[in-house]
This record gives sequence, C-alpha cells and structure tokens, in this order.
Amino acid sequence: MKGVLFLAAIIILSSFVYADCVVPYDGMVITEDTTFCEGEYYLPNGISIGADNVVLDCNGAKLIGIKEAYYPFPIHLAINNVLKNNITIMNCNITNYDAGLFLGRTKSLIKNNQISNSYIGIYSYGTDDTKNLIENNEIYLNNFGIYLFSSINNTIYNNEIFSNAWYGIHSYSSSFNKILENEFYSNGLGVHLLFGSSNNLIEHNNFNDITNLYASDNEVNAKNNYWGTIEILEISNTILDFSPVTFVPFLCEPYPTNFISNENGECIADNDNDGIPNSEDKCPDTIGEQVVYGCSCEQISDLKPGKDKGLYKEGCNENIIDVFTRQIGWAKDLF
Ligand SMILES: [Ca+2]
Repeated sequence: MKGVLFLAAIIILSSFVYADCVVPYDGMVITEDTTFCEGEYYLPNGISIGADNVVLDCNGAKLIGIKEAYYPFPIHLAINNVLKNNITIMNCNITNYDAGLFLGRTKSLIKNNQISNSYIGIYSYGTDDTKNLIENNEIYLNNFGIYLFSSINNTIYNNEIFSNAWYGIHSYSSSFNKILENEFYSNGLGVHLLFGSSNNLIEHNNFNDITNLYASDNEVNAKNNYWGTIEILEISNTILDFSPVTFVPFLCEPYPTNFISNENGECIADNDNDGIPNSEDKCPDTIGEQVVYGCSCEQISDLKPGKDKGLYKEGCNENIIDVFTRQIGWAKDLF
C-alpha cells in the first residue's frame, strides 16, 4: 500500500512539474503562450512562431542545432518568426545554428537570451517598419552577433555583445535603428554600417574592440559613447569612417558616468548627463524632463528674478523659454 501511495505521489508530483512547462520538439510551431521545460534539446530544424501576440519563455532551455553557415539565407534556425507581431522571446539559450533568431518583418521583444556559436546570432530581416526591441541578451562567439538587413526602427538596448568573429552588429541597408547602452568587446568589429544604413543613433554604449565602428556611406551620430580610451586620436583610430562620424563629445569613463568630454575632447563633469557640463549648466542636477539648456520648466521659472507666482504655477511659457534660450533680458545676468 505504501508503495502504491508513493507511486501515486510521484505521478501527481511529476504531472505538477510538467503542467507548467512544455518539452520542445523539432519543427514545433508555437501558437499560444508557452514555457519550455528546462533542459538541453537537439532541434536541428528549430521551432517557429505561428500566431501573433505569443510569449515564448524558454525558461533557460538550451536549443542546440546545426550550423552549416548558409548565407545570406540561413536554413537552420533555432526560432523562426516571420510576419508575426507582438511576440516575446525570452530566456532561451541558443547555440550552433545558421541563425539563432530569425525575425522577418515583425514587431518582437527579444530579451534575456543567450545566443552563441551560430553563424548569425539574431537576424532581423524586413523592409517594413520592423520595430523589434532587443534587450538584455548575451550574444557571443557568432560570426555576426546581430544582423540587420533592411530592418528599420529597431532598438538594441543593454545587450552584451562580445567575441563575435566578424561583427557585433552588422547593419546592411538598415536605418532609424537605436543602438543604446550596449557592451561591445572582443569582436572582430563592433558596429558595421553599410549599404545605405542611415539615421541610426548610437549612444551610451561601451566599446572595447580594436575597430569599434565602420561607416561607409552616410553620416553617423555616435556622440556620448565610451570608446575604451579618452585620447581623441586613439578613438578615431578605432573608427573607420568613409563617411562623417560624430563621436565628440564622448564619455570619459564606461557608461553610466558623469564625466564626458567637451567639444575639444577635454573631460569634464556633467552630473545630470544632459551633455552640458556642470560649469555651464544652470541646472546641474536636473532629474527628468529637461526643456532647454539642461533645465526643467520649474527650474527656469525659479531662475527668473522676481519669481512671478502665476508664472511659476503654470510652468514656463514660450516667451520665458525664448528669453532663457537666447540669453537676453532677465536671462542675460545668469550667463
Ligand atoms: Ca549637466
């Protein structure tokens, strides 16, 4: 009797364990919110997303595939999402594929994944408004960390992108992307922008590659990054610019920091990180919205002599902003 009870207990217990998670299988199509069971799975054909508005939580499961380096159209994909919108893919450990994640014209959130030892880590492919948010992932030991192909309006935020043999991020004809607060190191090249990639914002990243940035054919805004050194000549040696790259002001320490350079490349303190050094900032500790010259409306109203109570209550109007910005009238004495 004891044995039977024990067996029943095990069956109940194991059904509880599996009630919350699903064992992935090769060729699986995900059409509803799914959490995988922890473990290592050999899935040479990977899985695909078959419906909108789906959350896939790999729960740390490791997906292992085949890498034959088919390029530019990878065949072996760990997770394939084409044309499905509002998808979340999280907590996956993906290794050894032609492409780890394949995102085709899709709006997806990709977070907390590890993607390694693949030909392409994350491949975002599409001519529409792609709008993927790729955040908090570790992307390493691939040939291409992230490959953007005609992929627009993506945000690549707070990822660790390292030891990728060729490029951390390869942007091919891809524009209006934001590359923010990422760590790049030990890559063949950090960020590679070419073939009509334009209007990409690169800010608050920490770069530590021998070649940090390559820009072939459009102006690039790369202000306020840390480039591994504060010597302006050394920084420029890590940037291959066949088109104009603006990298000054730069951060004088890895982000986050309160020390940035001025336009001459000299390091100065900027407590509120608004790009205006303490020595010039009328409001050096502004938190939140900074309307003009590093100040909030309330602060500008407060700086105005006489402190008109009505004005202070309303916040600053166009006139007060204009006077402050142009440093005329009552604002003259402040500067
Ligand atoms: Ca400031």
